[in-house]
Amino acid sequence: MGHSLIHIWERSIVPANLTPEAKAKWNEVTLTRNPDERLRLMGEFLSLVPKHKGTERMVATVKTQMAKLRREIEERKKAAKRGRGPSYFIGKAGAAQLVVIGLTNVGRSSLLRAVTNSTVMVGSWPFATRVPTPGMLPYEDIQFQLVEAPPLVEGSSEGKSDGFQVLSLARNADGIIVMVDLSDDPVGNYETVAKELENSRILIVEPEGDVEITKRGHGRDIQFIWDGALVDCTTDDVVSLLRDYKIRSALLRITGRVTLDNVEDAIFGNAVYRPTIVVANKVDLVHSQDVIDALKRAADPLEVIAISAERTLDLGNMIGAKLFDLIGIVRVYTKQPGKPASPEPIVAREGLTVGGLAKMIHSDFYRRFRYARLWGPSAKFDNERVGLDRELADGDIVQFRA
Ligand SMILES: Nc1nc2c(ncn2[C@@H]2O[C@H](COP(=O)(O)OP(=O)(O)O)[C@@H](O)[C@H]2O)c(=O)[nH]1
Ligand SMILES: [Mg+2]
Repeated sequence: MGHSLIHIWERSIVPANLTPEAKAKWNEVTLTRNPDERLRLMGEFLSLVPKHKGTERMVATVKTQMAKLRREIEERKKAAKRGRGPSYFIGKAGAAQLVVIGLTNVGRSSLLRAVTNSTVMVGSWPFATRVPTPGMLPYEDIQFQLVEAPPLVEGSSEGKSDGFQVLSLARNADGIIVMVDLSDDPVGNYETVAKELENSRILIVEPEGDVEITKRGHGRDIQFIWDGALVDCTTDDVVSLLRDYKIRSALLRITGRVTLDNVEDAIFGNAVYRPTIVVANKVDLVHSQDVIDALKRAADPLEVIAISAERTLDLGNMIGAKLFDLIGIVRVYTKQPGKPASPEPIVAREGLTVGGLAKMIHSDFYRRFRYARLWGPSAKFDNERVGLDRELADGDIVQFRA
């Protein structure tokens, strides 16, 4: 189950033939998170766009976005009047959204302060951060969005201490940073967080198998299609589990190595896998490698990185590089004939093809596609002629020919 979803950067809706002023304005739009400010900048951007056939669709897209934004602003105002307090939902920005979760005082705010533009308060008191707080981490020519989640506690998965909202942040994110305090029972820290995630069916280790259940209205039997095997149960166990859920007639496709938990997840359809890394903080307070090794064993197969949010030098680049690999980011640069490649990448996930890229840019690009020219890591030679199916790699340069 690779990372098949392509994350579209908002930049990609803007065609290349705009004036530098218009492009600069759009850049301002993409960098602004404040909805009111964003709306104003979008209006200014539209006034800089020449009105003709080639810009029609983009103008319509921007207008739709503006209408959505107005609605959002209205709704937020209404919600504030009703006194419902701030929303837990954080809109996505940048190449990927990563939620930073952990028990209180592990150093989530300190991490955001160290590596993002966020100025969130570092509190030496418990439960300092009550609402999720986002910040952008710049890395090379992209940005990651980190969201500090309010503290997790034992029982969050049962709703304790706003637990449902906290865990839904992790469910909605593209990836998870589990943060633990190396100076305060890191293995216990980790296990508490891992258990709350597991109870919420947020999987932090990629499942080795897949189960597909097709229920049938008639018949009285469970049939299997085998493309793999059950690893911790028998077919009888599966049949009786299904019966517990009143499923008497169904077709099950078993792919890869499948556990009884996987079958139950398939019945409910609510389990999600989120790529996860463990950040072990306050290494400056720890003087024994054994502590780190014990954590690595507990968190295996997840990667554990030991840092000090307050002391580690060049922390942003270190974390950025790890997140880049964790999420499987691919940056592709487009190029028009006779011109240098665009300095701004289109950001996607591993598995992106030339066809996928064309669709991200514009449905017209895809429909009128004849072939593309390719430079970079995945080109067999410079200026290689390629079709829609060619898989792209980070750093590739693509020129479309319609
Ligand atoms: N020694 C040390 N203390 C840290 C480090 N990072 C955070 N702290 C301290 O840990 C406490 C909690 O930090 P904070 O970032 O507010 O944790 P949060 O509750 O997870 O957001 C504060 O007193 C910080 O100064 C670190 O790398 N080393
Ligand atoms: Mg905090």
